[in-house]
Amino acid sequence: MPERPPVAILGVPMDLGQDRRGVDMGPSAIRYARLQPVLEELGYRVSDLGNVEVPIPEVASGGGGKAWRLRAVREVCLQVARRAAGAAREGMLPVFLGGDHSVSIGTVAGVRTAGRTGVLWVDAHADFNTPETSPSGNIHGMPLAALTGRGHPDLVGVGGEGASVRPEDVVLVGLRSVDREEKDLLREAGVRVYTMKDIDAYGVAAVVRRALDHLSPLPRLHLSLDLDVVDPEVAPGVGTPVRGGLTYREAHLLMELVSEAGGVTSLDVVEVNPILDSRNRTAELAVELVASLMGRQILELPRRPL
Ligand code: B3U
Ligand code: MN
Ligand code: MN
Repeated sequence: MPERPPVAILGVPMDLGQDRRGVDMGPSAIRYARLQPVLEELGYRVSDLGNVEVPIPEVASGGGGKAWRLRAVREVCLQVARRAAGAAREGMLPVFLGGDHSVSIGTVAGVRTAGRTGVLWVDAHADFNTPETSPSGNIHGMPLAALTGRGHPDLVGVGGEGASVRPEDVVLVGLRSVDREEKDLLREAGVRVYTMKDIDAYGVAAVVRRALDHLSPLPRLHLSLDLDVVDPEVAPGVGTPVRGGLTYREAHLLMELVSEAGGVTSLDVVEVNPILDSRNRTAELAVELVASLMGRQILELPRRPL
């Protein structure tokens, strides 16, 4: 097995990208579910870098109906990008704990400064709205569009000049809720999309294999895990639950296959909402999934390929 890179945990307790309270507690809930010791048991050296400072919605500034709290989200994402860039350039494997999914505007903008980055976006939603197409004005529905250069210049500009990632370096997996005009944007952009229908028809294994065949030639792989990709019966503690998601085993298999194919160079774990959860189940699932991604196996024995 190749040497395991040191892991850096960074919390981003931001709930400004949507209207429901609670995702700001995501980093605490995931830490409470033993993320650091679990990674250490797998043989990683882990440093917890603490949290980025985030204003609460009551005092957060900026933005009208088309992109709520725009100025504050941008400020936080700039901080996150700076910390992410530092960790990636030092050769660490950063694990970012959200917060709502708008945090990824910063995480991806930062890590990609260390090299061209493929993005595997695992989510019930496409997060490909712009302020013009968004039905809600919630920035957590916009990060992937912003990262590929679409939408409000203050969000696109978090990564500096130009887009942070090329649309052809993006694969979405698990979609089942996409807004009308968002669909047009997705199509025009030319990103790869595997919906729940593809997973039903071909299976998680085939879908992940396709996605990774496409992304693994790139020097870096960022996995952005929105816990709402998992079925709400299994992961109830998320801000925007949508029925018909991944089963418990499908979610693990996805992670195990990414791990087997060489793993990731950075990771987001977002949208865990402890207020809506039952006894921290969703945060515990998040930690289990990270463990599967980072090399935990059911049997630690050499296996013959099927
Ligand atoms: N597409 C909708 C809903 C949504 C997006 N991301 C989440 N929910 N988590 C929107 O508001 O943009
Ligand atoms: Mn999302
Ligand atoms: Mn989502």
